[in-house]
Amino acid sequence: MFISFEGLDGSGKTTQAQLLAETLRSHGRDVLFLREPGGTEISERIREILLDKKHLHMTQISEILLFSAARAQLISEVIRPALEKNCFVICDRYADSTTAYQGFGRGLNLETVRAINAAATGGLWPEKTIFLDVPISELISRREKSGLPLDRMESGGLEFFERIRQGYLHLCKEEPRRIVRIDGMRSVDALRQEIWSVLASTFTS
Ligand code: Z5A
Repeated sequence: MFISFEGLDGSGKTTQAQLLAETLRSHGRDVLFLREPGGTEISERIREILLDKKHLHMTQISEILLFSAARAQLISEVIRPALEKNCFVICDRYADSTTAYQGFGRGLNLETVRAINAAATGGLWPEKTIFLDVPISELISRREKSGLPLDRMESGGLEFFERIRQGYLHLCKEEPRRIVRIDGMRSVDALRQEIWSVLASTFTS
């Protein structure tokens, strides 16, 4: 089973993806937890290039091709082999991030994005995707509390992030059976329980 988590930076998706992995392991399941971009030697090196603030001049087409190259490598080396062994694969971001960030955020042609996603994924999509929806104002306040510096992608500005959020909401409407929007403005534990109950029917079907 393949499950992905999506949302804006700081929405709490990594926290929830890790909690789901722990819960599944406590139920005796084999679970592989991955984050994108990354997860293979090549994909991790691409990640460094993508997030490096020295690369502010990176073109939009280079950006989407690099995210997609990292994903293609991860699918071939890690995701497909794990799914063939009946392992649960939980991915912190997948190709919906490309549609939301490079398509809606950067403004790349959505048909081009769709074609690149199709080539990179080879048609492999998660059975369920959890989109954690948090208002931008809350994300800013979480970021300020963390005190961490911004990377290249995080330096995009408020309008960039609002377009990305609208992109995710558009995807939820386009694929309501796969993508589930969860209101992320609740406690970590309340969200963990809601996500478990949303996914429970998928696990038993
Ligand atoms: N990107 C792209 O453009 N195109 C693509 O195709 C792909 C990615 C795959 C990767 O960044 C960047 O690449 C990302 C999108 C882009 N850029 N941006 N901007 P990353 O891997 O470094 O990070 P991230 O995935 O964006 O986010 P993250 O740092 O992993 O954060 P998160 O997963 O969204 O949230 P978190 O780590 O679980 O929590 C963030 C903080 O909030 C933390 O202090 C928590 O303690 C706190 N938190 C968590 N849950 C809650 C609740 N419920 N209430 C209050 N506070 C909470």
